[in-house]
Amino acid sequence: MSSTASATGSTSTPRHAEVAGAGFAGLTAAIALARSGWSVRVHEQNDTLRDFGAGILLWRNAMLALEVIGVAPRIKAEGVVPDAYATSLNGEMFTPELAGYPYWAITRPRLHAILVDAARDAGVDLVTGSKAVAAEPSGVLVLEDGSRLQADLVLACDGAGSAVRNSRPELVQERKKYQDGVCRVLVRRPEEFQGEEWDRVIDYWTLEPDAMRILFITTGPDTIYMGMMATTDNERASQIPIDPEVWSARFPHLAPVIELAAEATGGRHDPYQTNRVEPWSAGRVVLVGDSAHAMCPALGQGASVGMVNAVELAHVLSEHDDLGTALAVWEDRQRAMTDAAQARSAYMAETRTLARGNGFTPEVMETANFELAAATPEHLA
Ligand code: 3HM
Repeated sequence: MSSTASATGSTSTPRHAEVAGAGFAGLTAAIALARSGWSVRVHEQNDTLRDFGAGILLWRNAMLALEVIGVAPRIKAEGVVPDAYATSLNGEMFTPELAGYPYWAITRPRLHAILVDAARDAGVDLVTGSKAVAAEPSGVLVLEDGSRLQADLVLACDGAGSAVRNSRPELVQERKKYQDGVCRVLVRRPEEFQGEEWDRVIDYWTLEPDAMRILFITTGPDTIYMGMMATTDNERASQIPIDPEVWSARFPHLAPVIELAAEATGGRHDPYQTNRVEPWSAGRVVLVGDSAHAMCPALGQGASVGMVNAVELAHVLSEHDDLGTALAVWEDRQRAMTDAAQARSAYMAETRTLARGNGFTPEVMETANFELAAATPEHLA
C-alpha cells in the first residue's frame, strides 16, 4: 500500500499516528488518540480483525481505561460479573473475599469486536493484511511491502514478539520464560453447566505429581472460558487441541467439560513469559502493550496494563505539545505500575500462589486499583 500521511505537527492539521497491530493495546491507543483529535491508521497483519477464542477478566483499572474511551457501557452490557472467585486444591474448595475489587468477564472476541466498532466510530482507518516490519525514530513505519509511512508518532502494538521493536536496537529487551504455560479455549456452555454454580470463576488445581490447573471463567450464558495450565515439559498437557485423556486423568469429575474443551476451535497455548523493555520509546517510535511489557497471565492483567498505558499515553500527549516531553512523562508515570505488575505476575507464576486461594492480596491488587490520570470524576462515577 502507499500513503501520504501528513506529519506537520501544526495546530491546524491533526497530528498523525501509524499503529502496528490491531490487538487490544493498538485499538485502545488508536481510539484514545482519535478521540483527542489525531488522525490514526492501524495496520493488522492478518486478513481479518479478530482476537483468539478465549476469555478475559477486566479489573477496575481496565474498566476505567475502557470508560475513558467510551466502551465500558458495552462491556457491562455484553460481559458478566462473576458471582465469586472460588479456588479448589485437591478437592477442597475455598472462596476468598474479593470485596473492593470489582471485575468483569467477557470473551476476547467480543471485547475485540467492541473495540473495532469504537475505532471505526472514532474515525480510525483500519487496514488488514498490512504487516509492519520496522520503524525509524524520525517517525517512519515500514511495511513488509516496502511502504514507508511518515507519522508524528509510530506505535508498536505488535505483541510480545514485536517486529517493530526488534528493528530498534536502542529498545533493549530482557525475556524470561517460566515453568508453566496455559492452553486457553472458549467452550459452548452446555446444559449441565447452566446452574448458578457455574456463574463464577472456579480455579481447580492439583500440584502432584506436577502442577495442572483448570481455570473456569464464566463469560455469560453461552460460553465458559477455560485456562488450562501445566508445566511446559508436560507436552501432552501443553497442546491445542486439548488432549482429553491427559486432562481427565487428573480431573476425572471434569471429564464432560474437558471433552468440550478438546472440541473447541480457536484456542491457543502460550508459555508464561515476561518481556521487559527499556526504554519504551526511540524518537517518534513508542511501544505500547505486550511489545513493551508482556507478562505472565497469573495476575489477569496482561492485556489490561496495555490498555491502561494506551489511554494514559493519549492523555499525556494531549497535555504536552512537545512529543519528547510527553513520552518521558508517560513512561515515568506508567513504568513503576507496569514493572510491579510484571514482577507480581512472575512471582505468582513462579510460586503458583493462586493454588492456595489467597493470591489476591491488597499488594497484588494495587495493579487493579491504579489511578488513571486520564480518568475524570465522571469516569469514576
Ligand atoms: C484471568 C486469568 N487469571 C489467571 C491466569 C493464569 O494464571 O494463567 C489466566 C487468566 O486468564
